[in-house]
Amino acid sequence: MAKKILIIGACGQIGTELSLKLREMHGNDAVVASDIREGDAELMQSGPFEIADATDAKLIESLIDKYEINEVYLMAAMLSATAEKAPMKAWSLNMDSLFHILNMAKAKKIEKVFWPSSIAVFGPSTPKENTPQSTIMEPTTVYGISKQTGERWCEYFHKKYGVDVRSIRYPGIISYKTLPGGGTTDYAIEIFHEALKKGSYTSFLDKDTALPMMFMDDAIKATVDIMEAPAGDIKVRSSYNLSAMSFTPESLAAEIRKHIPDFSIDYAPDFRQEIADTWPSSIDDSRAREDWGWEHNFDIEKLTTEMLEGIKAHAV
Ligand code: AKB
Repeated sequence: MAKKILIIGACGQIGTELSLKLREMHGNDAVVASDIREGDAELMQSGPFEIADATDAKLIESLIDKYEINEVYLMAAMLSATAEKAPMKAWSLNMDSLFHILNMAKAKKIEKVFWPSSIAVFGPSTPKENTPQSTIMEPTTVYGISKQTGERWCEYFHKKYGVDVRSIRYPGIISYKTLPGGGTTDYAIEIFHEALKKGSYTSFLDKDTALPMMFMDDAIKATVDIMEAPAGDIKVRSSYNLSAMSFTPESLAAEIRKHIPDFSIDYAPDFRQEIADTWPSSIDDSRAREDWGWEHNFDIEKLTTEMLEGIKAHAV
């Protein structure tokens, strides 16, 4: 059967590029983008777009019926830093939207679901280096608790009702087309914009805070690959660890200096430091590599070149 895809949260950082990629793969009309607000002009103009609140089950169901949707990518979420400021709102956005989609899949209204998890599922008691797929998970942020809970429910709906739900634990995703909103890893995007604009940057994370990161193209590739893989290859139905590179603000600044020699950085850690301190420094993603052939293409050097060139070209 031909794919009919609904992206919920299509105007966000990942949703925008994911929607465009899926339109390129399956045709513009096969991918319905939806979000609570309008977004990128190319996204709005290249195919169907609907204003939709991810927590409005009736409205989402009406879109699934109207467009005869068989696959949903639920990208709407409140990220770590913003969620700490509005815990209950974050909980209801992150959880209600997931339950609506899982229940629609249980009722066989849709066949396949993608739902992103995050490295935020881990916490201070998790091994920090090369964090295993299965390990202690005691997240201390609202966002992390919602993602960990979501993972448990995904696995439950798969085991109990046969729902084909697939998920990956995104690290910090770095891109230049759409700005991120309210994450702890956002410094790794701001730094490039400020380096080009001002030649300097004040980081809200300390210089030696190592976090797992990934260039957007790799994140999109992983998302497409896990959704294209035969169902039998997806053996983890909570969420897969996923990794490409890890770096600190200091090592990223050193990489930027190879392109902008005068670039300077200083550090003014804020409340996001406390969140970052509870997350892994690096991730063991061998299960994703073994089960569905995950491979990344971008390291810190390639990422830095792409970001600086991309921002310059995009600003013109
Ligand atoms: C955040 O910083 O909240 C996100 C994430 C790691 O999920 N980028």
